[in-house]
Amino acid sequence: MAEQQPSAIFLKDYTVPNFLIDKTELTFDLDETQTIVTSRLHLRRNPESKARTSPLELNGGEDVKLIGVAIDDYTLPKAEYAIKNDKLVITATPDEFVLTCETLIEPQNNTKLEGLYRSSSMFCTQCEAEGFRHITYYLDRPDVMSVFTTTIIADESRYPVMLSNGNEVARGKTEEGKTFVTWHDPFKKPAYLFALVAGNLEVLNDSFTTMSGRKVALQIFTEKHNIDKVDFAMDSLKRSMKWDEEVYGREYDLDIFMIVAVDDFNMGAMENKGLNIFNSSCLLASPETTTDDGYLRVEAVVAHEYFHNWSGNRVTCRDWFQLSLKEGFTVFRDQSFSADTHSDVVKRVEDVSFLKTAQFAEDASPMAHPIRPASFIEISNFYTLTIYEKGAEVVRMIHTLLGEEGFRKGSDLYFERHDGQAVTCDDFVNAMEAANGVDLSQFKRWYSQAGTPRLQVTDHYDEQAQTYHLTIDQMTPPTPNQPTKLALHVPVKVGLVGQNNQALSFTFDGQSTDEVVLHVNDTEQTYVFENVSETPVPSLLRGFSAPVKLDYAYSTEQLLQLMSGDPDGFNRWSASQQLAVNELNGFVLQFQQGETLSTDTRLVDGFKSLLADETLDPAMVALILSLPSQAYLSELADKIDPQAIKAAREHLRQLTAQALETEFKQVYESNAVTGDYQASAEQIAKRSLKNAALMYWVASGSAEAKSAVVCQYRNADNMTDQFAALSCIVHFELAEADELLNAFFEQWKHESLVVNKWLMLSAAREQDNGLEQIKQLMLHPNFDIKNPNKLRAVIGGLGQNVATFHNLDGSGYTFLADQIILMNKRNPQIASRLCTPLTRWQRMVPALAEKMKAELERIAREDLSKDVYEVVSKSLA
Ligand code: B3K
Ligand code: ZN
Repeated sequence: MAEQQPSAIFLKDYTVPNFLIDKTELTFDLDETQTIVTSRLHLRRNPESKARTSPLELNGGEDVKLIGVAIDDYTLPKAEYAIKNDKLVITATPDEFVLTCETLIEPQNNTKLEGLYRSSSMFCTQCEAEGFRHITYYLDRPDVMSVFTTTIIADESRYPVMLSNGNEVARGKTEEGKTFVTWHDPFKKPAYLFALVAGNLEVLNDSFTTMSGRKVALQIFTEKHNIDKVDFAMDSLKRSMKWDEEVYGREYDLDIFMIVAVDDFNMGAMENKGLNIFNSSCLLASPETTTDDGYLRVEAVVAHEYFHNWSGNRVTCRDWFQLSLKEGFTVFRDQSFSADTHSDVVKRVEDVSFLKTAQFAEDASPMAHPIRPASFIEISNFYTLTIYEKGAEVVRMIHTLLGEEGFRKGSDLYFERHDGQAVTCDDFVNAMEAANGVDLSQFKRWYSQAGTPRLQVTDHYDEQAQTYHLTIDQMTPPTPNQPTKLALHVPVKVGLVGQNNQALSFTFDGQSTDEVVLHVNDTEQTYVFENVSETPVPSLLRGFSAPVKLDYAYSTEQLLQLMSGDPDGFNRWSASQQLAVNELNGFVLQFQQGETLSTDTRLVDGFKSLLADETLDPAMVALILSLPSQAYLSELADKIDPQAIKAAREHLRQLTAQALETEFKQVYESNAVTGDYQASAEQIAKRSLKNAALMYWVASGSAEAKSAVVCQYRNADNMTDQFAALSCIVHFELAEADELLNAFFEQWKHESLVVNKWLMLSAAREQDNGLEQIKQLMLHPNFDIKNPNKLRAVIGGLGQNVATFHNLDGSGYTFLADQIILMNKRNPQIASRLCTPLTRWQRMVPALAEKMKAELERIAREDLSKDVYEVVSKSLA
């Protein structure tokens, strides 16, 4: 590693900024080789700062070249300022002044995709979290909020569209014959919400009339060849705007809302004020090129970024430790929107599966952190599942504790109190408390304590007294820097199910009911349910009311009872998942002990009745059939043995497929969708069940199934069906696998997002020469290492390719480490994310753990970016 190691910054060291910037005036002279940025910052000392004479220190970057600096039109000689550690330091300043700075940047050489950069033929920006400092010197922190006016100058023939935040207020020609456009954003904002786009773009125009009757212009911009794929995003935007009015009473504030799609983007999308910038993978959708999952992603991301206009932009974060203030809340909002739009149970199952698989794994890793971290080295590393998904669960728990109305009162008060401010997670919870007259002080520990709490549940039924006792122990295992944990306030929603699979009513706290939210807030508590007429099966943690691991020794019979009788749809799924996990873990053990995997499984009977029950939501049936994933079983394992887990899953699928071949054929045929493609809940559900059934039917080895899948591939009129068929053909290595993979590429080679699907499927294909195959993909003319979507597709495919990635010789890990080292300087954010599988090395079986650790140590010997340094050093600590 480099001689001087990057150091951490701490939440406890927060101080208010010494200066404020009331107005920010920017001029960009855009050019392919040299872009000149002129900024005029209206600065004054912050009256709240104790440092009355401190120097002015503006953040910059090694890629920003300072041309000149002036205070109130007095050009500073070199002796009056300095550049130290990328900061522009001016020792003597008046208390109030205008600072003019001229800087030179080279967007065309910006491979980090942070600040101003080129994507295809356009200029675009990404400033969150600390990208603005790569554009010009600034107080680049979210609690410095300013009114921005931005002028863009460019050659109009190449850049006819020039956009920034707010409203266009002027346009004309410069003396050199270039075009200038000026934008003014009346809302104060931090620099991380700044955006600029310039390019030769097409636009889809629409409008939305707000609840107060204002007409807002809506525009979505893409490169010419993609403009036919934004109708669904536009529709999602209008539905999101309406939903936020209805559910939160929040109306859009500017006269125009714009979205731009770009191909090269580190994340999914960005909520810049009035000018969202999207990774094209999260915006473009057409039936022929986009799967159902892709449609749902577009809808959720459009909603998420739109909702940020209130939860993030109007009320923003005081500092980056508070990131979950906006992200947790906004994820909760987008999840609720999707649940209201489609099936709430299906959505909840999908969100919880993701949380329990990926966030729980993060919590059990060396990178574990609270939703409000106490320190970080590089903030980009903290756009994590913990901040986003667990953060959303914490907001959801507040919602559960306060109820729909109480939560709305709390959010109204939060927006009213803090509109136009940069605030903290405590401010959010305080508003919830104040609006409802409740005490959430113990609840606030969720913000500072890392790790997944465990609830151990035991019970006892007293037939004589007709009482049922439920005892809950809570503990949270240690995480880095947090060896001991305090008891949390955990809402546990509980119901009881009787022997005939019926919901049981009971008396709790003197109230007769059939469901209760227990407030678990001590290390051990017992709850008494009265008037319970028979021995119940407890339905615990309904709707996954808290992000915890719950242990209760359910018998197989009890799980089957819950699976068919629990009125809570989520817990019906949960019981089915637990049954499958138990079965699969048994197979894993048999595999590891070299035994033949048993063929006796009660699950098959469960699946049989599931397939026969036409009253069930097909999407739920499909979810149950998909079996606990490789990643989820890994998260649950003491020591992860990827080969054994894979063998166990394949075995269970095979057993089920062979036993229920006729049923799968029947379900496949009866769930065919007729009519034009729609991304509606009903059609998506049918397609998901149809394609899940197809996978099993083909697994059964039936010749008829094999021809059906090839036929579906050839005749499909939508990407969901085409890709499901292709995946199946490749997974089972049918005779047509090579031919159809090639045909798929040929058909779609001009659709970059579809090429990514091809890259991923090809990389995930388990063949003997797996690594060679992956190297070839990276040499393919349609692969481009500069494009994060392409790199993620290939490396993501490698991650799914168990035989290749987890090869006992360690070659898969070596290959990944090589890519990390290659990307370390070029794009540190992406490099750091690629490290994730290696950071879990301590969870692996010893032979693999050693190999992973050796690769981390090799990476650690490089001259590392802050991003990679933080993740690697924490993993080896
Ligand atoms: N707020 C952005 C994330 C930006 C990440 C920068 N490294 C997207 C979102 O959560 O809406
Ligand atoms: Zn967000």
